[in-house]
Amino acid sequence: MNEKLNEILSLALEEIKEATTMLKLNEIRAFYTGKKSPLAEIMKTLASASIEEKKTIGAASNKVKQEIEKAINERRLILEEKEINDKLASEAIDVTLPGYDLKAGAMHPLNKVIEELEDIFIGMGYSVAEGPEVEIDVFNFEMLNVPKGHPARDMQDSFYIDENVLLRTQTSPVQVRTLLEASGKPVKIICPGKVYRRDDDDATHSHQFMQLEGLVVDRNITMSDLKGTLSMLMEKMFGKGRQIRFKPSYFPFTEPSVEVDVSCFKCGGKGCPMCKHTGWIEVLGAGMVHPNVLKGAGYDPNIWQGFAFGIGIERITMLRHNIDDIRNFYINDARFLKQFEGER
Ligand code: 2NL
Repeated sequence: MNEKLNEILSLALEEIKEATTMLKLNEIRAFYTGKKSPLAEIMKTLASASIEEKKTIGAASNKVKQEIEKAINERRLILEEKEINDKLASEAIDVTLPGYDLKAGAMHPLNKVIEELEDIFIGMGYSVAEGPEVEIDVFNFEMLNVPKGHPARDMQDSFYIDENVLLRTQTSPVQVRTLLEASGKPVKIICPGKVYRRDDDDATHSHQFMQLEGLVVDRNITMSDLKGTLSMLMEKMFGKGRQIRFKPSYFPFTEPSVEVDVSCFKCGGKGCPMCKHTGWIEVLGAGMVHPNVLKGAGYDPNIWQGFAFGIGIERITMLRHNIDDIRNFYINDARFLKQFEGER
């Protein structure tokens, strides 16, 4: 019997010595000290043994069990330390490594021009108003004196969500909303933002572009207020001494309506390729707010007048930076965008 016990002990010690993980060690513990272990089997056979045998074999097998447990505990300490050291080694962080160099990026040229325009107009006492890009027909067309069936709707063919909801074709609906909210009080706002028109994209057209519209409604507003405001704007945008001129035009929401030219900032008006040898560059559209628009928003046109204008941001930015294709703004070519890094 002693021989059997020694054999169990030496097998157990061998296996314990070779265990390299806590998992394995726990398996060994279960096998050699559990209810179905070889030692437990031996203890069971003692039931039919003599008292003398019970004493000696019982004591010997207890001693073997203790030695196995002692060896397991010693091995456990070694393995636990090894596990901690392995973990420390694999999770080590070298705090002396240099960090990643994060590039700062740059503001998009269109947003830069919008911010520049906002600064100029805020300096003249305007507020900046914004509104939804998904708009209802009433605000985008109807209240701007463009009823259903009006030919101007063709020129601004749009993206309809349903019969009465569309992507706004201009930022004017924001101005209509502002007038309705102001309910009969003076208004002096600019509205920058994205607008959409169903258009074929080419070098100068895009189905989505940026606009900045302005609106002033008060008593005693005349066309000379419009001219003074736009003169100031053009000097700030294109340099001191710039002249402007008005040409008759048509917009459904203004009467009279004008196209506005600025004297060429390249040649000063003498004529050059930039201004196609005319000395003038067309930059925006404007006019006196149509009485129907005022009436519709609750302003009596006999008491209130207003002027309004619309600036195409892409056009101004293209003139400014001599950009020849509008698509450059939208294709996310880093080589194009990089040229505007750090400007302003
Ligand atoms: C252009 C012309 C224009 C307006 C926009 C406007 C808005 C209200 C009332 C009257 Cl609420 N007018 N906006 C007026 C004239 C011209 O835009 O060529 N934009 C790129």
